[in-house]
Amino acid sequence: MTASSSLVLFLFAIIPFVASHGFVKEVTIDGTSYQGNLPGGTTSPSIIRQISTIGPVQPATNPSINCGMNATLASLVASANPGSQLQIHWVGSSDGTSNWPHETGPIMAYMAECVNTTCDKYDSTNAEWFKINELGMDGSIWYQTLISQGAWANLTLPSNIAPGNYLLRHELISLQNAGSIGGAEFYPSCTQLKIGGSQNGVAPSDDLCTFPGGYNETAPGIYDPDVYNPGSTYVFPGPPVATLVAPGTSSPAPNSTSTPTQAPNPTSTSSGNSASCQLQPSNNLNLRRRHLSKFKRHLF
Ligand SMILES: *[C@@H]1O[C@H](CO)[C@@H](O)[C@H](O)[C@H]1NC(C)=O
Ligand SMILES: *[C@@H]1O[C@H](CO)[C@@H](O)[C@H](O)[C@H]1NC(C)=O
Ligand SMILES: *[C@@H]1O[C@H](CO)[C@@H](O)[C@H](O)[C@H]1NC(C)=O
Ligand SMILES: *[C@@H]1O[C@H](CO)[C@@H](O)[C@H](O)[C@H]1NC(C)=O
Ligand SMILES: *[C@@H]1O[C@H](CO)[C@@H](O)[C@H](O)[C@H]1NC(C)=O
Ligand SMILES: [Cu+2]
Repeated sequence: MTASSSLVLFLFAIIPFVASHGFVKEVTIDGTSYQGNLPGGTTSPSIIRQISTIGPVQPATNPSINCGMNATLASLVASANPGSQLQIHWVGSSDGTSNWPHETGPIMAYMAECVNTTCDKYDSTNAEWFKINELGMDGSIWYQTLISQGAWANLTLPSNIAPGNYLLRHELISLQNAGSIGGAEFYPSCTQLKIGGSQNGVAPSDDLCTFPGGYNETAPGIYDPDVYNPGSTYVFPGPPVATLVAPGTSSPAPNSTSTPTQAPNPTSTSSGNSASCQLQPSNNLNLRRRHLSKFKRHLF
């Protein structure tokens, strides 16, 4: 083998590694497109908070797990409504020209109210997040694999969410190294919304988490020694998907009109397991349920 062909093979071997991260390049809301800024690049008006690098946020206690690496306020806010249909375009590489590189791990979405302000001015450090969607695998294929093939993530906002200012925290967690503690890669992204309508749904306080606080490095679904073990069960980290209810309602009525935000994973369900999230003050720990997805995992 010649030196130059060795070099080419060497570069093929390392480039996917150094380039294999990414970010949210674009969000559409009911068909209207909103562009994001390149990580660490110049800053144009956007609804998507800009991050400093395509690399993952690690560990789970990193303050940047809130809205992405060194995320800064974005200058615009997009209008949306209960039930709005969103598409989120995750891409790979610093210039955003490659597909998202990772195939293994969940896709989750959270929202938090921008308290007392519009979201372009809201410091989300103490934001109280509720989960609105989680996607694991469809059969033997992670939904994240579809993202790596160029598909956009789809999300329906809760149909009964109360009007107001909200951040959307969309997140991919990549688990290809999650067989070791500390190996999970977190990719959160925040989009600034103003939601209209006249609904009254709010998340039960037990379902709220701060970030950091919602995750830790040894939690199931983050440290996952069975990540490549066919037939194992994936446990989503963080709180369960919240069912939004009228303020003061302790639990959803049996005939509540609130619905899961999107045919989540048809084969996933919640379990009675407990998880803990951290709301400030930091000693306020709440017991929570956690979701299990029942489907079997397979190697592919
Ligand atoms: C995040 O910001 C801090 C403080 O400005 C800086 O030291 C650090 O290098 C930044 N991290 C990345 C990954 O850009
Ligand atoms: C929001 O405003 C209310 C009323 O002024 C105040 O009591 C509350 O502390 C404020 N919350 C935050 C997070 O600023
Ligand atoms: C989003 O919806 C489109 C259109 O139905 C579909 O092709 C795509 O696979 C979906 N994305 C994911 C991640 O499921
Ligand atoms: C919900 O159930 C209650 C009692 O179970 C009933 O009175 C009410 O009419 C129901 N509401 C709807 C919208 O079905
Ligand atoms: C990590 O999270 C899991 C799941 O929420 C919880 O059971 C465990 O107690 C947490 N560990 C630490 C050290 O906080
Ligand atoms: Cu990566």
